[in-house]
Amino acid sequence: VTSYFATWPWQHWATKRPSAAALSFGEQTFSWAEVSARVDEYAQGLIEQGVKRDQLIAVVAPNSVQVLWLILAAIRVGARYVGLNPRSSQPELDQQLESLQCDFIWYPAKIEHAFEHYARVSLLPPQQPRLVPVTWQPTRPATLTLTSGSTGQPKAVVHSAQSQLASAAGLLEWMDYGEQDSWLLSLPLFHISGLAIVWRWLYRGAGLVIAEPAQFETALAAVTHASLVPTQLQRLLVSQDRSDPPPLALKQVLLGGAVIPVSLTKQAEAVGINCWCGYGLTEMGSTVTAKRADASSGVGSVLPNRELTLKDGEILVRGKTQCIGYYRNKTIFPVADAEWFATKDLGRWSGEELHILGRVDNMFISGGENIQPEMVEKELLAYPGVKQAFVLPVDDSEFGQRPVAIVEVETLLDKSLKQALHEYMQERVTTFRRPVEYLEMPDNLGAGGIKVSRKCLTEWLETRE
Ligand code: 4YB
Repeated sequence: VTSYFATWPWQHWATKRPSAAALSFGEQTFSWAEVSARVDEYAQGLIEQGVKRDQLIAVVAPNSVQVLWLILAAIRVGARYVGLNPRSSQPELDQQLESLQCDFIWYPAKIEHAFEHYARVSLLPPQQPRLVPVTWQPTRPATLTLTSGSTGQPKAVVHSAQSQLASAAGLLEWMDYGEQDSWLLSLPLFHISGLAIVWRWLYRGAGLVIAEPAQFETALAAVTHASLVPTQLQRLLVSQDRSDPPPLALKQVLLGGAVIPVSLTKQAEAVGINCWCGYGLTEMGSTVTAKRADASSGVGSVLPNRELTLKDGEILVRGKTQCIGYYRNKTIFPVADAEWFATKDLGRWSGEELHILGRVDNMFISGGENIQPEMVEKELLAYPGVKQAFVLPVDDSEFGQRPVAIVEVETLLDKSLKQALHEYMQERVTTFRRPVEYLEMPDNLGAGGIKVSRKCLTEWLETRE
């Protein structure tokens, strides 16, 4: 096993390039020497509060520099970090915390939730300055990331520093991220896409930028790199259309998490943003395949340190970026008995390039015919002005289930647009696959999170009737 660093990555950079800018937020900038010193201080602070090796610290918070310090300090003392989405409901959070059986919790003062059962930790400078007696062991469990899949309880995916550095190393063989560049922490640290930004930063020893939510747009224009879900890029392009948009320093954007429309990357490339299209998943420490955006809707080819194969149309993956396992009852279980991890995503090769066809469990049956909703959504997304499209089954006495479309459009989904969509689809998809109804995406379900939840959309459809 190649080890990427002989010591803690921040210590490595603190020795190699102590005064280089490493981290900035607002007006403040930290050099690598300062980052390394801070991490050691907060780590000693955690030890004084009773945090021990292999213990779990849950963090319920939006991105902030404090969350970054906690992650690095937790790893520094040999403990583990798990991030929870602060926008989850109290019952959801209670259930997640209960099943994680975490040892400590951290949340910002302004958070509305109550967590009385857990010992709170703080970011405190040490009372006795001492060197934390834990050495760099890159293969030990470091982070847990909750991933919801399509049904049931979220799973807690355990990664080591090693697996996430392998992910960073492979991606950065293809994508430039130089020492002078800065990557915006543009996705949440409770999701693999946000954590992956931190590991690329540590791997490269480049710049990381953390922005207050209110400063997000300004920060996005000022950095060189960002990871975005397609809807975030869409919003950025809309803001660039205004009369006096902030000048863009942004040169590279890594996209992923959901279908990436070619029309979107084309628009972004036209304003000078180099787009990278990726396909990835939590269990593989984010990106698995990638490419520079082009005229095809594929997700590129397999990155170094990952392997991918198709079996009966399903995408199977493995490699150095794979997680250690799932965390349950204070134990780490392997993700699968098999040699490969089955993603439940359907794929197709077109030469060297992978195309994602949809998820196995989204498929439904209408009048005895299989409908893969993503196939229908792809056609809808190609219609001018359609920004998001989801096709879901609704119960039907005659057909069992029938497809209904939920769309977000640039204008208004009025009667004439519905008719136009219907006629457009008539020319492109066979009868049984054609949506029997077009509905406007409800405001609260379309934006905000990383991805639109089909489960929430289905529940919304059911309560509507
Ligand atoms: C896709 C998909 C695609 C995932 N087309 N379905 O650093 C990155 O790689 C990154 C950059 C920007 C935005 C997101 C990322 C990610 O990490 C995404 C990883 C992710 O979404 N993980 S997940 O566990 O939450 O979901 C995985 C599932 O998402 C996959 O199994 C697919 O179903 C779907 N997905 N990329 C279509 N390009």
